[in-house]
Amino acid sequence: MKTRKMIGLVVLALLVVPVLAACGPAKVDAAISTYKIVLDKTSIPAGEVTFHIHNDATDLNHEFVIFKTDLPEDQLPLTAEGIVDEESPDVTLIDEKEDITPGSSVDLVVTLEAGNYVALCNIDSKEMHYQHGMHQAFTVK
Ligand SMILES: [Cu+2]
Repeated sequence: MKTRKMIGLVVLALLVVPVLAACGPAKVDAAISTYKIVLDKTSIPAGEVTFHIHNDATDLNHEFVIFKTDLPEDQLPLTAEGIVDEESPDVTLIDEKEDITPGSSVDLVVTLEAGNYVALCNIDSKEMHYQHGMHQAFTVK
């Protein structure tokens, strides 16, 4: 009887644990450096998403800005200064973390609906980080 109960609990745990894990908020690792953004996944389930952002650069501050847009990641509208135009109707600013210093980490928690997105760095000091390749597209399904 005891053994059967134990087996029952083990079976229950095996069934319940994967379901709980699947329902938890999505986690995305975002490695940023000069001038690169690398996400560990580019297809993310809709809902709450935690971006664990770490600036692996040793030289420069960077930022992590999320836009919802259907444009190709390297063809976003620019301002006269050469950064991405956050006011453009072709992009929707979702959220951002600014001033991420070299070697530091920060989490950004957002709720995302299905669609196409671009994560980028929009810093404009001397070099335009976006134009130097600091962008990464991802899809939310
Ligand atoms: Cu940057």
